This record gives sequence, C-alpha cells and structure tokens, in this order.
Amino acid sequence: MYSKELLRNMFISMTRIRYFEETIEKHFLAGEIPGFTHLYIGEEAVATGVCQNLANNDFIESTHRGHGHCIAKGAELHRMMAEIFGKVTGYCKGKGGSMHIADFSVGMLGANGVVGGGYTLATGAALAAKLTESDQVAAVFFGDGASNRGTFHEAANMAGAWKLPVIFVCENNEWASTTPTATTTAVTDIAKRAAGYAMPGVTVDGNDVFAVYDAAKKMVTDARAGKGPALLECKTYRIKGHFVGDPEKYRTKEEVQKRFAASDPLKNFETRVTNEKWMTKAELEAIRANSAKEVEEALDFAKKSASPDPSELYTDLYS
Ligand SMILES: Cc1ncc(C[n+]2csc(CCOP(=O)(O)OP(=O)(O)O)c2C)c(N)n1
Repeated sequence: MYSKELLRNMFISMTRIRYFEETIEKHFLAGEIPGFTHLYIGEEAVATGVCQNLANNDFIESTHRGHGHCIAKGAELHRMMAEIFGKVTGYCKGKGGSMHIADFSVGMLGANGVVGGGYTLATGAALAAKLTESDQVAAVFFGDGASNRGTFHEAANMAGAWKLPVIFVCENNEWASTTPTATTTAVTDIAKRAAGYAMPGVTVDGNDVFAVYDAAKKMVTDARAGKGPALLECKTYRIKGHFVGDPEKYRTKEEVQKRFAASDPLKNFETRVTNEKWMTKAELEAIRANSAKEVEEALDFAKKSASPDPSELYTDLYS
C-alpha cells in the first residue's frame, strides 16, 4: 500500500517533468533557447520512482537527458528554466545550459554532457558517505548506450568490491542516439551485468512508477544498511528524438506513436490509481493544473530575466 502523500508526490513529480519538457520543446523549436537539449518525455517514471526513495541529502548523478532527474530530486523549476534559456538567474548564471544543471542543496550533483561521466562521481559520493559514516546513498542514472562505456565497469567494480552505497539506474530506452540498443549491446537485460560486480541486478518496467519505486526501495534500504550497491534496469522507450530538432530518419512516427500510446507512464499511473480507487480524477486534475501553472511561472521568470553581461564571459571559468 502506498501512502496518499507518496501517490501525490509521484504524480506531482511526473506532471512537472512532462509539462517542463513540453514547454522546453515548444520554445526551443521557436528558436528562443540557445544550445542543445534532450527531452525526458516518456521516461518520467524512472527518475520519479527512484528519487521518491531518496532523502534531500542523498545524491544523484545525471546525464545529458537530465531535466527529469533534477526535477524529481527537487531542483527549482524557475532556476532550471532560466538556465536553459541562458539567463543570469539560472543555476549556472545562464552559461551552462541544459546539460550542466546542478543543485548541491538538494543532492543533485550534476547533469553531464559526457556520456558515462556520472558513474565515477556518484561512486565517489558513495565512498565519501561510507568514509564519513553517514547513511547517505547515491544514485546514478545512465542510458543503455552509456552502459557500454568503460567507466560503468570500473565504477561498478569498485562499488562492488568496497560495498559502496550506490544504485546504478539504467534507463534502457532502446536507443542510443540513432542506434538501436540491440545492435551494440551483448546482453538483452543490462541488469545481468550486475553479476560481474557481486551486486543484485533487477530489471523492471520503467514505465510503471510503482515497479520502479518498489525495486528502488529495496536497493536504497539495503545500501543505507551497508549492504552495498545494486543495479536497477528500467525498460522504457525514448518517445522524442535524441535531441530537439532530430529529424529521426532512423524510425517511423507510427512506431513511436504506438509505443507511447501503450506505455505512457502518466497514463499508466492514472489508470492504476483510479482503478484501485487510491485517487480520484479530480485530485489528479488538480495536480496537473498546479504543475502546469508552476511551469508557466518558471517560463515567465526565465523570459523576464536578463542575459549574462558579456563582461562575465570568463567569470567562474576553470581551466
Ligand atoms: C563520451 C561521449 N561519447 C559520445 C557522446 C555523444 N552522445 C551524446 S548522447 C549519446 C547517446 C547516449 O545514449 P544512451 O546512453 O542510451 O542515452 P539516451 O540518449 O538514450 O538517454 C551519444 C553517443 C558524448 N556526449 N559523450
């Protein structure tokens, strides 16, 4: 049984992510957002199901597709939106953009433009937690493509050998850029790789927030209790192009529409909670309306904020 507060928080997180991403897509395509951006639409249940098990001072490490992780961990929508719009009120004063959002105050250690760049950082955070004898845990999100990078194997081995409190969360969305996962990955279930590093590996339906939540709950509880790391593979599907503006010549619109109709994590949630009579349609509608309003307010804040002054170009630059 899930508490009412948890159910509400799950839907708040998923609707915030969905509306945030739809807004970014619209304004990016209108030419109002500089740089590059990747959307998390259709994968909301993964970040939400994991982060609902984490405390504020637990850590996460994210990816190039990181807005959903930031939102699920409690980052502020208006500062995220401002950063993506390149405004001075953003998390990196408008100089980092979509792939460089971090908020240490909520344990969000950073999005990462380097595919596979998050494992060692999260494993380092978990090592720090162990050495300082805190009960913090770290979770690192990564794609199926990223699971083939050497850094995965190095970090997983160290975490396994030293029993570090880190959860490796694979978002298997079947695509790595333009490449189908099956053509580049030796195993069908990436969770099987956990066996090589003496940690549990579990595969769940990543479009079902309850399946993700339940599996992550056990892993987080065990990691906190000193039982070491785990690998959670969430099977999902990348609904949008690899980046906003991707012509998507490598798959058909029909395939995507079919998959989204069958697997939309928000619809899955609504169906389950109304069938079980855990929440009413009116409660869901009120949460949707509030999340949409929050995103509108964040957009308004970003649009009204100033761009960084050119004299700031080299400020905060480390090289
Ligand atoms: C080290 C490195 N190699 C290549 C790239 C270019 N690149 C960006 S995203 C991406 C695909 C990542 O696929 P996956 O890990 O499955 O994540 P998804 O995009 O599906 O969420 C690639 C190859 C990069 N950013 N960093």
